[in-house]
Amino acid sequence: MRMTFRWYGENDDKITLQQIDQIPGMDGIVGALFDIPVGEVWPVEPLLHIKKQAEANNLVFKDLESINVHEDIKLGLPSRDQYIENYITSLRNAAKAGIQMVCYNFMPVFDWTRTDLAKPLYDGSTVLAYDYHLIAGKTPQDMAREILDNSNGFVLPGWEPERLKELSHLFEQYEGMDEDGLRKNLEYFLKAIVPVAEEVGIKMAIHPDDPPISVFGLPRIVKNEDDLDKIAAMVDSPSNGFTICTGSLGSNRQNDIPHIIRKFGKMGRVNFLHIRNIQVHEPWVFNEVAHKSQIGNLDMYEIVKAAYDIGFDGPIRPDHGRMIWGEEGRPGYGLYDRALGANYICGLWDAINRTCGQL
Ligand code: DNO
Ligand code: MN
Repeated sequence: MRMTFRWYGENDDKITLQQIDQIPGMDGIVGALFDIPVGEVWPVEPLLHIKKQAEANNLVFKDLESINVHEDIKLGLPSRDQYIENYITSLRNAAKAGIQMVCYNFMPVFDWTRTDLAKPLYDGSTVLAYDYHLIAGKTPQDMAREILDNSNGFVLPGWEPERLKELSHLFEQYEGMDEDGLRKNLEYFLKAIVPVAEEVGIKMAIHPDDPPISVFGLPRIVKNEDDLDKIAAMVDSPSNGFTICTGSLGSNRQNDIPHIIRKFGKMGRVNFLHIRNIQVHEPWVFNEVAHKSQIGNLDMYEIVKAAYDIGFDGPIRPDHGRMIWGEEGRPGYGLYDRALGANYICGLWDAINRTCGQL
């Protein structure tokens, strides 16, 4: 496996590449071009620039998260073909810059959703949390306002104040679209892009819906094993694979994550692992916690063991962490707790390798 750390770039991340390099066992960064509007082509040069910066700090840059999918593709509008062409060009350019894995999601309107970006835990750390009671009866605009008041100016992707102005229009466009309709649009997209991804050596990795349930009445199609089966069947290629995000899938306790890793790993479809732990209080009321198994509901040993057993050689990253030790900044994406998480995952991997490996 390749241990990686998400990095928001020299302008937007106060964590430096040197700090990331100082985390034991860290092999690379997961990056993106954050200033290209969704739907436009990602050029090669800025990707090569990140690669150069990473390599100057002993890190590889082979993984992108995310090249976002334009809403017209999810909606299946006639304009989607041009956006798909652009996506294909972005993939070709990414491959030229040495990229091997591209994470994306297919959630309508919003990316991941939380009701609290800084819920205090018993020890004074703060975490991202979701409580469906707080969403019931509210409009996305109400929610966004509440989150903004409580987030040091950071907002979740897709929840930017400028974008919220277009919300009513977007919601109208999705009227009448059910899961099957959205699935057809994903299939259309995958049939167009996966052959190119395969040709240029890129593995696509769709991220699960987070939380894996309909939010504000919008359809969601990446929620559980059954959904993953349907997506895997759309295009039979190792380039049509998954990001197994333990915290996203794990917020539904029916999802057996080690089983999911083993099943889709055997099919060669596990292309990216996001590892984090979560504490579920009741269905759709959860908060994130430190990575260690005993602190949350997920058995990290079983998860890492499953990855080990499928011979996983792709990127793993510690997903969100708590904010601890007085650190401020982007909720979920601080340095300290993600570094602890990475170290914990490396410790599990090393122990498993020592007891089960060929060495
Ligand atoms: C949530 C995070 C997400 C993820 C995007 C992928 O678990 O990992 O921000 O990066 O949804 O497109
Ligand atoms: Mn994730």
